[in-house]
Amino acid sequence: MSTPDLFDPAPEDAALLAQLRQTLHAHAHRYYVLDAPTVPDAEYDRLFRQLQALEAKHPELNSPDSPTQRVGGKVLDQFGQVRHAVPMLSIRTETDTEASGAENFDARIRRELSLTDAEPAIEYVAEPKFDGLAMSLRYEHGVLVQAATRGDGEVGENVTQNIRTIGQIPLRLPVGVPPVLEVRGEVYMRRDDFEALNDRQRQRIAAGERGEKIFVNPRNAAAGAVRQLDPAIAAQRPLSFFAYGLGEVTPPEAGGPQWQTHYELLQTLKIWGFPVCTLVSIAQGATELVAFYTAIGGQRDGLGYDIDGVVYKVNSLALQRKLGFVTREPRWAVAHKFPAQEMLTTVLGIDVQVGRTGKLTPVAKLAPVFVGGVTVTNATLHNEDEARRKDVRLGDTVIVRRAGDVIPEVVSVLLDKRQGNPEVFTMPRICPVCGSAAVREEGEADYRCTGGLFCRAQRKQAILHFAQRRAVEVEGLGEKLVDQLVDAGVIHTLPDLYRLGFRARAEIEQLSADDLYARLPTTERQDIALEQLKKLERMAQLSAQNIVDALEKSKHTTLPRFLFGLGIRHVGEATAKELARHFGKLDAIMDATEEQLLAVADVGPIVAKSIRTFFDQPHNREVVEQLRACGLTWPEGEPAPVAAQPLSGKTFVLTGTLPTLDREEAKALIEAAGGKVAGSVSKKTSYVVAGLEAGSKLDKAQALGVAVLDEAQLKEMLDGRS
Ligand code: 9MJ
Repeated sequence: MSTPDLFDPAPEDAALLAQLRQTLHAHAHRYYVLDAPTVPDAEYDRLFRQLQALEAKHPELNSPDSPTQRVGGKVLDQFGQVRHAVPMLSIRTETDTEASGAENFDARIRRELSLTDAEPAIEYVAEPKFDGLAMSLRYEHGVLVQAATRGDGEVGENVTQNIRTIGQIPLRLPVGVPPVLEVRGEVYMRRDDFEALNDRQRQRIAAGERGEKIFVNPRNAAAGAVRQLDPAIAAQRPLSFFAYGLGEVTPPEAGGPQWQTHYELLQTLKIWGFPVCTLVSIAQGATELVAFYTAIGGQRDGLGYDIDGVVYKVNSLALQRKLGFVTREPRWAVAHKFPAQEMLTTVLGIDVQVGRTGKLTPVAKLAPVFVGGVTVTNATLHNEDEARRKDVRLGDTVIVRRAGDVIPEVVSVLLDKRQGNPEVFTMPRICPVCGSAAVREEGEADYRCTGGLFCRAQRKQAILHFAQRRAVEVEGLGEKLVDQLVDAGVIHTLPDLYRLGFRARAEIEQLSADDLYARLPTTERQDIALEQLKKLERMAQLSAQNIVDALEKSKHTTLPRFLFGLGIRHVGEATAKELARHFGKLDAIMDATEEQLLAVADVGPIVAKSIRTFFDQPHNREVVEQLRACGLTWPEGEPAPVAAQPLSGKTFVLTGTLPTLDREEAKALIEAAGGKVAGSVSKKTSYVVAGLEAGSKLDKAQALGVAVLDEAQLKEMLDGRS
């Protein structure tokens, strides 16, 4: 290695270094002060590491005002300042998203403690790393007297007024707590609360209210709420809290608590009324840290809140003291990150996709980028209004986000990176697939292609919908195969799926496909289908046979599956089940008046009209007849109208984690018993079912006087016992 020349650092390095500092200062300002970052964390981290590397290479260029020399953010003047009695630390971040991220930490701790391989594993506490903002809550004689942000770690902002509006944070603690107690943790916003907040924001913007904005992600929404100058507005922004540590506490010798471990202190905080995440676990050694990392990574998408990694902490407080600190980071803890959920990439084009119901969706085609654990090449722009609002254009640098199970979306454009003046996106007025007119109905956000099944895109989607697992289930019939079959003209209508090859053969024999089909025995029909399938590219004998078998198997179905598979607008699985139960037979449904349809639990005027309109089209009735002619059958029953069900007429809202049921199971059970499940609490809510870590919905239920149930009580109601 060459020694750096003190008098002549490479001029390009010096320039780059200055530029990086300037850029990072600007990003830090937008992140910490304005709560409106313009780049993803991963991009900030990348620039930060680049600067750190350059500074390491040129120590002569170090400067105390470099972004690398600061922890956290600047303190805003709007709020009073608070000097933390004990500095608020940040923890070292391990960005290696492999198992080695955990193993290296354990190895380092063992080295620091001079442990040999023969000595037992170290006990850790492993916690999720919540993606919110750190908060220090100070209680004196059991009363909340102050809440402060981290700020620069030494001095933070006094945000007590706003924090008092968070229902999950106790304002008063039980008797017996130490006279001075600072609890530290993360203020965050649950994903459902975030979605509901943004829905409200969209309505406000649509109503022309000024100064309102859509929040980019739950963390920014939470940060914005905490630093909102008007506590009344802060109170409308639903926030949650998890405790994970301590600041100043009355010492044991002055009568304070005598905790031995971090886990023990967390349990005590829980008893005192602080929310402590139930996922927090004890882990023995590196193996169990890795297991925790993997397990939590697997649950990440299904949690009610964003996490960006996990945190490992040495459990023994005595060992923590022994390990101490390096500069301002504790040696006894590390944050092990998950793959980023937001990344930068560029827009290669904007396509418009046509869905099953003809809905036109603008989709940004992206340079491939690894985000949220998968490689993303497409991101939805939702609809024309959203595309306009985000103003995404060809060549733009954009932030893409993939969090939870949701489809990837473009969060925002980095306007200062836009080159030239690319064209503004406009929604086409004709369907890009079939050329039919595309129209936007009044009051709707979407344009729809009016081509119906004439449109190849709608035909493909209709077939995939019919063949999916939740409908008649044709195993192995995927998007690629349907594309091939429709593009080759083998399938024109849904029944063609069961008459593969018949169009071509019927043409030769100058018969209608229907007649030809009726004349042939099953084995011969299957041979024609096999032959047709084998003509397709990359279709081997075996897979062709599998498809033929799967098609045959799918013919024996149930009425709800068949009905759902038809793809009638507004008829989902649950409605299909209700219709089947109520009427018993398909013909009865096809001939029911709107009024008769309205008698079905689950069916309102819009749904009734949609069903009637569907079966009023001769073309749709023909599809049903042809499918029957192809041998689709299902057991039919007697009508079973309106059996009084235990939960009829009741609306439920689910919140938090229930002990045994997951959200989907609870929802299915409630619906099966005649109840409805809604997303937010209102005066119309009959019951809120609350589990662990219930969020603001529970607070709201209590505020509105809505009855709250636990899982056991819900089960009793389901059984009709109460
Ligand atoms: C987060 N962000 O979830 C800590 N953190 O501990 C957890 N942060 C922390 N612990 C000491 N779970 C300093 C910061």
